[in-house]
Amino acid sequence: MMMNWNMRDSFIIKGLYAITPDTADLNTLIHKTQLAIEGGASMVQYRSKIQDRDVKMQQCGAILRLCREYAVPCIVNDDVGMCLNLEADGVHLGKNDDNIAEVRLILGEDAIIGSSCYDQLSRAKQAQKEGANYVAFGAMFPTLTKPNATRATLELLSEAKSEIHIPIVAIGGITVNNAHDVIETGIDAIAVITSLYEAKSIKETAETFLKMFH
Ligand code: TZP
Ligand code: MG
Repeated sequence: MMMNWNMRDSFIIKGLYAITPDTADLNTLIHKTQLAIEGGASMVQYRSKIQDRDVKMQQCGAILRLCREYAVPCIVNDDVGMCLNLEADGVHLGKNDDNIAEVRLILGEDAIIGSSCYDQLSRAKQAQKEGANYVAFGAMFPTLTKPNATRATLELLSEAKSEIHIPIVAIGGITVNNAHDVIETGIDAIAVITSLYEAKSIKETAETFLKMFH
């Protein structure tokens, strides 16, 4: 059953938002995600660009079960059908995905809907108007995960913070060495793939990120 996160005081997008890397190795993916959660990640996104839908469903279902054990919301990148099918907690939508208002009608009021806004404040304002639960800006730094990603600036984050009232997430190339300036802009959360999942100690890395929010 979809959890009622938006109605709960306990759901705040704050701190570290873990996004899964592409992998065929489900056991390792689950283990690493568990360490990220134990280190304090407060939300997980299942993101995979692999093509086999059955594999994706199986992986996402397993990540969702893990997240349920820890009472951490789990949302699906791009795929509204997969979210519905698995009863995940919501979706993250980009510019090539379905429209926020339509997805809200499909998933209901309790679903978490995130919107990629790249380097565009106007897109974030529109997403907020359409009922997104959070907006994401980036890439903040160069990243091999999405080599041609648009770049967003720290100034944009500061500006967004004063003009947008839903939570703001920064993404793209964020590491423990560069997160400080991003977090200082006052944004609510950082979304991280590589520097979290490839860390020598995932749990400690998550904890280090979180300390920077205090
Ligand atoms: N959107 C903008 S940058 C990015 C996405 C999905 C990749 C983030 O991954 P990493 O490995 O944390 O740079
Ligand atoms: Mg997308």
